[in-house]
Amino acid sequence: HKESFLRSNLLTILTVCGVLGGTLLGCILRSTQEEKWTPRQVMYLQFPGDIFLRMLKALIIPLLVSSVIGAIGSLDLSLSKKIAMRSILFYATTTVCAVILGIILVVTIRPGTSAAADYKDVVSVSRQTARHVLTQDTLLDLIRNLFPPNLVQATIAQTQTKLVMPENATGIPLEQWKFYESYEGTTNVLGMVVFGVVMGISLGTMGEKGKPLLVFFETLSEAMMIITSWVIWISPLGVFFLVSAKVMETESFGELVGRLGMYFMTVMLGLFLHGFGTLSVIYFICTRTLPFKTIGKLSQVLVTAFGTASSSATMPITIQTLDRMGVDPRVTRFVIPVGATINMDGTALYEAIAAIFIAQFRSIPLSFGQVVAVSITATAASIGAAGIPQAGLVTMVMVLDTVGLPAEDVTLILAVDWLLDRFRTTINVMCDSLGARLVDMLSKGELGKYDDNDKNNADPH
Ligand code: DAS
Repeated sequence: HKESFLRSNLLTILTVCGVLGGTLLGCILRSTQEEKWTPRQVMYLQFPGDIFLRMLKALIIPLLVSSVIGAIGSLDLSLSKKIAMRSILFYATTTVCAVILGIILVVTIRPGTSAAADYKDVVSVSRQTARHVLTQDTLLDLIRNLFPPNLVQATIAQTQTKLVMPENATGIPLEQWKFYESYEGTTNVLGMVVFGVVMGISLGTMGEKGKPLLVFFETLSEAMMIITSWVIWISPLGVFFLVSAKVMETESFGELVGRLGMYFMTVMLGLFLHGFGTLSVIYFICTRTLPFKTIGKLSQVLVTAFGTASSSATMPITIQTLDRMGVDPRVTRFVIPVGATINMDGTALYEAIAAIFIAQFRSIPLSFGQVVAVSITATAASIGAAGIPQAGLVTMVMVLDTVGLPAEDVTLILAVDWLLDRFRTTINVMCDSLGARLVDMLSKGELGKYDDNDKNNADPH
């Protein structure tokens, strides 16, 4: 039994070692060097991790489009409508709960006031950099990007997307700050999901004539899953380099423990309570079972989400793991791509806490109406955030606007964002996966047997 446990979890154990080893190496490298490592030096260590992320990113668009089309096309319309309603309802409920939990915590713990006390030297950020990058009107971008300008351009943008690793926001000129270009490049994931759903529906209504194209997309989706099963074995090395490069260039852990300590703990407490409390309660209400066994089977997905800090990059592995767990592929291939793009509980909770933390820090009192406005924009901002590293930081502009805070105030929490990002991404992915499992369990009766070879005979009407 022990032997099989080791074998079946070998990859997860190796990936966890990758994260721990990367952290250790990063700390050693940071401590041996007095002055900061130059971005050039960091890039050398980051390069192998970069390649791993790009492999995962290259999978995203073809896998996402083919999966959504294949899933919607192979379900009869009424059933896919039910599945869509259940998943959207689950996502909306969990995201709203996350925001409410976040606000309750930040208002009771009040981390901002304690930070204001001992945080005299406000980090003088290059105002020009922060303002330009962070003031894109994200809500309009969100709506605009529901419709990708065209598939080819979107695909090219996706595969060319550079890694989101802001070398260091304070003082680095804008053109080197990759948020902007990768945020632009990747928001088309949302547009792709919309395109996939519409295409799937149209193919489904074509009956026999739509079959060949439907089979094409389902085969493409299978092929992408096979490539995923190869790429997944690079995770331990990939996360090792990603984490060590990130730890090595991090300025000071002092910020982590010092003035941002309370803020850090508030976010972590919120993520933990949401992930293992709220989600479990909602899951239990819907399925009468607790999700802890399921969460245990998701360990490889969660550690990859932590290592890559990207829900989108983790998506191929999420889909593959859920397939292995016996979740109906037609449910997974619809719920996960949608969830990885618009369902980000961790991000929603984090943005609500961060915005109110900054208001507290600036000693700006918030009215109840403003707090409600924060919760609404934090929810919208989490939907608008792409599943890329630190996307939540970019969409937080909307939330700051609500309480009249300048966009550059986001830099007050930048020092610890790269680490909080990993934890919130893990919660984002955990919620998506539990959502797929839950919708699968609720739809078991209606789905009927999913059989590989006769999947094309599923009556589309
Ligand atoms: N890193 C994002 C994700 O992939 C979350 C965030 O930035 O808030 O889910």
